[in-house]
Amino acid sequence: MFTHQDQLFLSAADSLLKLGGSAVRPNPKVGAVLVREAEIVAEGYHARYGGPHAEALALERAGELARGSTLYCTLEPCSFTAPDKHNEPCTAKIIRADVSRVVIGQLDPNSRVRGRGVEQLRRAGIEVEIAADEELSRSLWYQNARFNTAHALKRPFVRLKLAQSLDGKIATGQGDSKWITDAQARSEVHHLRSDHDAVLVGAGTVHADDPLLNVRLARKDDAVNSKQPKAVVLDALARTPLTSKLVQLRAEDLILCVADETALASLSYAESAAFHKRVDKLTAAGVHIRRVPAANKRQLSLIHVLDELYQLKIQSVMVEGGAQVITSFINAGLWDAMNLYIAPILIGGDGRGLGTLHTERISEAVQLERVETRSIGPQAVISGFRSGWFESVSRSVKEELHVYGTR
Ligand code: AOF
Ligand code: ZN
Repeated sequence: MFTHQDQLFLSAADSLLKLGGSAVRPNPKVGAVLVREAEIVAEGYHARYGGPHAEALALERAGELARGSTLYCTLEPCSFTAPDKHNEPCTAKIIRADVSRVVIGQLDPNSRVRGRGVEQLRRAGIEVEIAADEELSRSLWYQNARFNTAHALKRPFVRLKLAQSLDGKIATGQGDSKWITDAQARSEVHHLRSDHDAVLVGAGTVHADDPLLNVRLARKDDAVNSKQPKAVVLDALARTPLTSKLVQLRAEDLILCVADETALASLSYAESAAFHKRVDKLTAAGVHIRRVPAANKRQLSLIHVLDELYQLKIQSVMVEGGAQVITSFINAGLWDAMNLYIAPILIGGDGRGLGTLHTERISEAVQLERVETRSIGPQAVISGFRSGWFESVSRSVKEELHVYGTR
């Protein structure tokens, strides 16, 4: 049974989880406490990628006190060994330490764990409780949204970022968008970039803005992962200019998604030859080209784009525009969170906003949940998750799990 006391100690583990920062990427933030006779005897949290796991640290610190204790762990303990794994499975350590009971906040969607941690512990005679229905468990899924999305859905976590006017426009009728938000808000966007593995835009944005998509206005602590996010451009016809800043200055970090052969069937011989010539030149410039299925010569299949990025071990993507690209991600249901920067300006009716979202009734409108509202100077910042995100991510894990039946 999951008791009130369990709730309190799991919350303590959750507070420890919060001490882990971006440095754990692509691994999860995890917190753990060991409890004996209603008192915490040791704590641990995961601080950096590849470092010791939260529960392993707590066990090590507890020493002999671990025997007969209860371990509260925000994430199901890991249960596997692999060539790319850094630590001995925590299940082995827990069993060796003779812990009596383990309370888990969230099951691990990593397909190499997914309930095996629970099974191994139970087989060793340890009582295991999963806080499956609790609000706390739900909040744990959100706190490791990138890790959970990528492992559960086998595609990168997608955050949409929009900078808009009070009346919802992201550019003037002439296509000008520099700058809707002020320097302070843009510096926060760079900070947000530093927290994702890739920044994605459409070819139109490259033509209009010639962006670098890197982290330049960073804060000091952004250097933790010091790697710049990859730049991804959706460019079905490979029209990104060789003279663009992305090709000139960031070719190594640039992933250009272009249409595959089937989508180009409608091109004339000359158009097709010109396409291949552009691809060859971009490749020679050091750009990584990915051929992706497309509905037509304009629209790449976004699920295939995300699949390519997933294969490249990109766990999180920030989609920065333009409006068409963001609209396509929303219409495909392929997004997880959104950050909206709203500037105190009006652009008016001929300005550009999102495209059609097929919303006939307000009740059908795309909705955010877990909404946070802040301000940066004169701007409002609204962020939230896609309504139903938790259900879609946790469902895919539960479906594979037998452990739920035997709580
Ligand atoms: C972590 N920290 O506190 C826990 C993790 O390569 P390794 O040995 O660090 O293992 C990474 C996997 O272990 C990770 O994908 C997740 O499934 C599991 N649990 N990972 O980095 C932790 N408890
Ligand atoms: Zn572990």
